[in-house]
Amino acid sequence: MSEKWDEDDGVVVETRKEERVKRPRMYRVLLHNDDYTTREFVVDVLRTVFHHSEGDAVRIMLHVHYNGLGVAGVFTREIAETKIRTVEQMAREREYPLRLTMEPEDDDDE
Ligand code: TYC
Repeated sequence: MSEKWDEDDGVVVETRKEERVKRPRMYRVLLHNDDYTTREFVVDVLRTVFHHSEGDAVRIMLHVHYNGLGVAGVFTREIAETKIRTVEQMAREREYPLRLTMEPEDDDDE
């Protein structure tokens, strides 16, 4: 490596505060109720894919069962997408119509 290169490595340092402390946008993964997916399967998914305890998994499943919708977890976009795909695959294998969606946690202007 030449001396010239050592003196100026071409790296531009970003010093603006907003850039340095910026966190990734987080997304809620929403679980939707249906009449065919078993309660047991939903609890299993909440435990194995979303890493909830048995008690929390049962509470979330029942919340979705009675309210139609509930939050399975909050993740970065790619993790949320991967979890949804994993659960869709598990549900498809058992021919369950279980549906999951995701939505940004914060408004666009935050
Ligand atoms: N409603 C389903 C049943 O009674 C259970 C269920 C709960 C299904 C949550 C989907 O996201 C769901 N078997």
